[in-house]
Formats: sequence, C-alpha cells, structure tokens
Amino acid sequence: MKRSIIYFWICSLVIFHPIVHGQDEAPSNNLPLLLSMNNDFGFRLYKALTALPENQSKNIFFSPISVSMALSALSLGAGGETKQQLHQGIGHNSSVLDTEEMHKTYQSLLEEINQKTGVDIDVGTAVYLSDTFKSHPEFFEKVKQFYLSEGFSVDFSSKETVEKINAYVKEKTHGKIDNVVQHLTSDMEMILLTYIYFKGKWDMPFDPKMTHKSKFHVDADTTVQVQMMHEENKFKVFYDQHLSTKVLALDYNDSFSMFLALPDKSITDLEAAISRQDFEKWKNSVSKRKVDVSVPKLSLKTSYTLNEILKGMGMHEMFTGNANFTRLSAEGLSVSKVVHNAALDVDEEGTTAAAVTRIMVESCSYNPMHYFIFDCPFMIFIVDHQNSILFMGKIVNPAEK
Ligand SMILES: *[C@@H]1O[C@H](CO)[C@@H](O)[C@H](O)[C@H]1NC(C)=O
Ligand SMILES: *[C@@H]1O[C@H](CO)[C@@H](O)[C@H](O)[C@H]1NC(C)=O
Ligand SMILES: *[C@@H]1O[C@H](CO)[C@@H](O)[C@H](O)[C@H]1NC(C)=O
Ligand SMILES: CC(=O)N[C@H]1CO[C@H](CO)[C@@H](O)[C@@H]1O
Repeated sequence: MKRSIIYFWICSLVIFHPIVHGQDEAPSNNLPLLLSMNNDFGFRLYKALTALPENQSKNIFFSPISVSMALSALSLGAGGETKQQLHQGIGHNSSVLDTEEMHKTYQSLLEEINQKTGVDIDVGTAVYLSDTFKSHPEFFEKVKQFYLSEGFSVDFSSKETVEKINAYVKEKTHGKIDNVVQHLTSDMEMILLTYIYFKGKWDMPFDPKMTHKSKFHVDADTTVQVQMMHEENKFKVFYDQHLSTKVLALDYNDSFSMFLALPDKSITDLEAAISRQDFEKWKNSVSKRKVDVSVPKLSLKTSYTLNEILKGMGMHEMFTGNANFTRLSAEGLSVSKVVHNAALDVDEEGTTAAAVTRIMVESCSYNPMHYFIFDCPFMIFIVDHQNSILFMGKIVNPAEK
C-alpha cells in the first residue's frame, strides 16, 4: 500500500505591547485536569529538548500547549497503538479525563483564550489537505469543532501552495513567524498546523531611560553585551529554597504573567530538579517586595524538528509504516515531520535608550535578595490566569537571535 505523509507545523510566538483590560471566565471543571496534563507535558518536552547535546548551551523556547494541542488533534484521526501512543505521549489518561471530554475541554480552553480582550492572544489550528486525497469527513468535522480548525484543499505540487501556507502563518502570527515552509513534495497529503500568538503589556512597564548596555554571562568563559532593562520597585518575588532559585513574576495588564527563574548556581542543576509541582507552587508563593530588577531585552526565534524528540517520548509508531490513521483516511498514512516554530520579544516598550552605563556584578555568584539581576542563564514561563503554561524555555544567550 502507498504510504502518504502528514506534516505538522506548530507555530508559536509571543510579544509584549499595548492592550486593554478584559474579564476572566469561569473555568469548566475539567480545565484544571487539562492544564496539569499540559504543564506536565511541557516539562517533559523541555527536558527532552535540553537533553540534546546540540541544544545544551542554546536558548530554548516553545509553546507546550501548542504542541500538545496539535498531537491531541492528530489523535482524532489515529487508531490502535498509534492513538494510544499519542494519548500517553501527551499524558492523557482516560480514567482521569474521558477522551471525548479532553477534546471538548480543549475547545472550551481555545474559546476562552480567543475571547480574551485584555491581551492580544490568538490560538488555532489549520489543516491543509491535498485536493486528490480521500479522507473521512468526521475527522475534519471534529478538528474543526474541538480545535477551531480551518480547512483548506490545496495542490501540494504547486509553488503557490508554499506561499499560501506561509502567508497564512505570517498573518496568524502577526508577521512574527515567516517562511515556515520552504518546499513541499507531491507525496504529501496533509499538513496540520497549530499556532499561538500572544502580545501583552506589562502591568508595570520598564522605563526605557533606565535601559543600559550590560554584560550577560553565557557561561564561565563567555560574556555578551545585552540591553538590560532596569527598575527598582515593588515586584512579586520568591526565593525557592528547595531549588536555590530566585523567582520573579512580571504581570501583564490582565491575568497573564511571566515567571523568570534565576538559579544561584547552574541552570543545569535547576533543569534537572524542577518539576511542574515546583513551578505551580510559585504562583502562590510570590509576594510583593521592593527589589532591584534587571532583565535583558529579548528577541529570539526558535525552530525545532520534533520527530526524534516525540519518538523518545514514546510516540514512534505514527512515523512508521505501521502508523494507524484509519480514522483519518482509508489510505495508508504516516507522519513525516513535526515542526515547531516559536518567537519571543520582550522589551520595556517604545524607545531604546542607552543613557546610563552601569557596572553589573561580574559573575553568577549569589547576590542578596534585594537584587534580581538576570545576567546569567535563566528559565522563562508565560502563563495565563489559571497557571496554564503557554510558553516556556530558557535564556542562555540573549544576544543570540
Ligand atoms: C491597564 O488596564 C486598566 C484597566 O482597563 C487601565 O486603566 C490602565 O490604563 C491599563 N494600564 C496600562 C499600562 O495600559
Ligand atoms: C487501527 O485502528 C482501528 C480503530 O481503532 C482498529 O479497528 C484497527 O484494528 C487498527 N488497525 C491495526 C492494524 O492495528
Ligand atoms: C490512570 O489514572 C488512574 C487513576 O488515577 C491510575 O490508577 C492509573 O495508573 C493511570 N494510568 C496511567 C497509565 O498512568
Ligand atoms: C537551537 C538548536 O540547536 N535547536 C535544535 C535542538 O534540537 C532539535 C531537535 O533535534 C533541533 O531541531 C533544533 O534545531
């Protein structure tokens, strides 16, 4: 039987800028279950990404929710062992949350997120299908219903299709993610892509006049110059004794927050020790204190081919000749590529000024609780009001784009 292929593109980005205030929705009962599942998945994916030797001294940034959403949507078309591996891979346990309920909960989550007016956030899915491909309509109806997907029938052998898909992604990510697809092959039958875009404004913006050039210690031998934002004010902070890590929460002018975690010693120790439970503790542990905060401006893009990572997480059958996508189509299908693109921009907003040059501490040695100076590798999380991790990663070198 001919094996056709499915491509995946997962696009995520986040930028920070002006917005207006919105209201919170009452969560459905299943939402906390889905959020724990997604957060757990995020930590497992993070550990898998950082375990790769080639990624060890690199910035990491991705959207766990975007990846698990894509895999969950794909599981609607899978059967047998392939479906089981997808469910286990994302951490779905049907005795805790019924499978149909899981898909429905994704739907309420997406609807809730897309209704937010306080920040600019956009999450969704698109399915591109070859115009000659015979698929089961139920799959697409479900992806449309639960994952708010748009569907397009295209000719994968045509050059315009590449442009069409790139233009779509560019529009959905407000110009931040561009050229995700370079070329397509005529044996492709389907592309499933999910995207997430987030743009928020700090509750307490940084004063651009206080931004200055400063050193960032990438490792013991390497320092780079970065634009360091600075503010001395009341911030939400916490010292995690167990992880020997300083935690700073920066709120947006709505219920979204960014958490920054700066280990006293090495980022690799923090990575090895941290779990979802540690992270979830932070939200309730931070308290307002007057501290001196320095955070580098950030602008980065990442691109990951997740095939090997997902195989390592137990989802291998979908890539093989044994893949079971019988609920998607009677034709033999396998997944050829899972790609995740993400982008992050953090700034004080507005002008870049380098008026003041300050001497920063020279090494990553411990400095007192009064100082939250992010001049050594740190972890970063962007969460919604329920502590669902929309984005996570680590910044090793802010100067690297
Ligand atoms: C944040 O939202 C509130 C309420 O809508 C508004 O009054 C305030 O101006 C906003 N702050 C910023 C910095 O935009
Ligand atoms: C594929 O999945 C379907 C639906 O779950 C199942 O009926 C079928 O037996 C599976 N096929 C194989 C070869 O495992
Ligand atoms: C699923 O959840 C049940 C109930 O909490 C638990 O007993 C079982 O071990 C879980 N299964 C897996 C595969 O984790
Ligand atoms: C920044 C970087 O090197 N990322 C790589 C991490 O590992 C994945 C999976 O092998 C690659 O696709 C990325 O390019």
